Amino acid sequence: MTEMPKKNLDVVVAGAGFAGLYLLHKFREMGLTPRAFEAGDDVGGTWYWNRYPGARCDIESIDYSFSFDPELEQEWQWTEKYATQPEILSYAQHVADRFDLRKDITFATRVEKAVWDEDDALWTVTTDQGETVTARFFIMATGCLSEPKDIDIDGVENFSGEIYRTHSWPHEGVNFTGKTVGVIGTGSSGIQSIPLIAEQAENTTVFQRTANYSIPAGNGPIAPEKLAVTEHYQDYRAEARKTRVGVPGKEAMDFALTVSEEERQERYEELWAKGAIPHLGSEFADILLNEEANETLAEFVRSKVRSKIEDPELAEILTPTEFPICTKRACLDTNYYETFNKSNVDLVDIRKNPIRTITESGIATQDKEFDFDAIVFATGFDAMTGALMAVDIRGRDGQSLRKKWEHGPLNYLGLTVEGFPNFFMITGPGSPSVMTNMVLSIEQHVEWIADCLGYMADNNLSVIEPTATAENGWVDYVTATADMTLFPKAKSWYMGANVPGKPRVCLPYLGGAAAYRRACDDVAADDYLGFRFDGSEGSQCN
Ligand code: NA7
Repeated sequence: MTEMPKKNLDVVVAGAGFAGLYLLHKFREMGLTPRAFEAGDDVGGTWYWNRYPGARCDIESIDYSFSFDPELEQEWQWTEKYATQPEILSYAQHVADRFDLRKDITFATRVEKAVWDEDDALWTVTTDQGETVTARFFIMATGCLSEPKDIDIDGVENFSGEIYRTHSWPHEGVNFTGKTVGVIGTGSSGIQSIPLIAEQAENTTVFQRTANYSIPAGNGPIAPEKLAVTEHYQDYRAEARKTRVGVPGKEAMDFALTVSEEERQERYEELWAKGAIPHLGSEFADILLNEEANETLAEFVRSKVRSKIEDPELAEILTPTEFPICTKRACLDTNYYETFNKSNVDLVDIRKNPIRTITESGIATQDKEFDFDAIVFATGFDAMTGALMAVDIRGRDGQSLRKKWEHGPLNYLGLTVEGFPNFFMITGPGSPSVMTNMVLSIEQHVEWIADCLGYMADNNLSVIEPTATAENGWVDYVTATADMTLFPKAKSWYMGANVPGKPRVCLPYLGGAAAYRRACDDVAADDYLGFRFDGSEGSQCN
């Protein structure tokens, strides 16, 4: 394809999910010229791609929405406690229409390469459609759970039946009626989709490697008291910003191990009935820090799981024991465990009986062969760094981000990288985003970056880059924070442990949304402490 003429933009944004949309809106308000490239045919990001049956958000819909425009906030009506994928996608489309954002988005186009040009202080960004543009700033808004994990099971190419992957489900949907279906993976995507697949299919066989902790969502119409918060939405949002998880609620000051057994059980029963995961790990201050404390909640959930499953042998396989509760993301379900009581649903414990290979007709484990019409892979993502490293990003002196991150994602504030001037990430590694209400974190990141660009304009500065000292300090702080918790004990995607060969480092910052916001605000208030600037006024290093 012939190269199109270069165009000068202020900002190139990769991705038009929630982050990309808000970036476009914000930059336009500032009088900048932004442009986004989006791989999908429409906006929505995660909610555009993940169309598997049962796909829902695990943050309540009242919380999972933008707060930046009070009119938008009031005009949009959510219908259920936990919104479905189609409803969230409609919301993203509504935001795009309302602010006329589509005109700055090129769809069905992936950013392939971005190269920093030192002499011109510009990024040159190339797409898979052969287009090249230049911009002062380059922002990756490609999401933290968007790059699928490669299928690491032999023989997939031999299967003659239908193959589906939860993260890129066919837009027209899939009808499993009369079919035998194998599902691999029991993370959130598996746990949400299995009950609905099993409702349709003639027979469903689930291949479980690690049993997960899941609590019932208790979904339905939004409770009146929750709906009432929209009457004082802005105060409610302000409250959310002060919390660890970005959702208003109690921040525990007492310890699971110091209250009475009776009180503990009562509080766990309330948590269970609430059907919400943001505060699961913070009901007591020691749940994520102390194994014995964690075990009290884990055992409570295990007893609930056992009570739902009729066959004691099945119950034992489905009962999670391998990692402290909440150190892998807990799941929310609707009839997940109950599904295994159906006579046409089977469970294979692949920890005991591992998958050998995918065959022409199905799946072969160590001691049995299964025939399927369809296999569903719900095997997860190369989380937090996968989408960033999928693009060939070259900073100062041609340095590649992939090379720089060979042993882990070095970054400052989860927003910037030393050696990569005028480059920002939204919800990148080193930020708390995946531990929080994602929309709240996205808003905070976008607003911080917009303020930073405003500061640069006000001070005639054209280039920003973090110092190596600041970067090392932040990475050490993120690691030290993780080491105080039980998270390193789980083979989770938080720890990079789900992808063979990926460096084992804690990817998110675990100190919470409020502490993170304070750190970012302090850096800005201190004239962007830890950053080096260049501009017409000369160089400055803070
Ligand atoms: P997850 O949570 O990473 O779950 C992936 C599941 O797939 C998990 O049960 C894995 O078992 C399983 N898996 C992965 N690879 C294999 C192989 N090779 N063989 C067998 N089983 C495998 O991804 P999800 O998409 O469900 O959810 C991601 C996030 O999206 C979720 O946390 C929410 O935040 C929303 P394992 O546990 O590794 O033994």
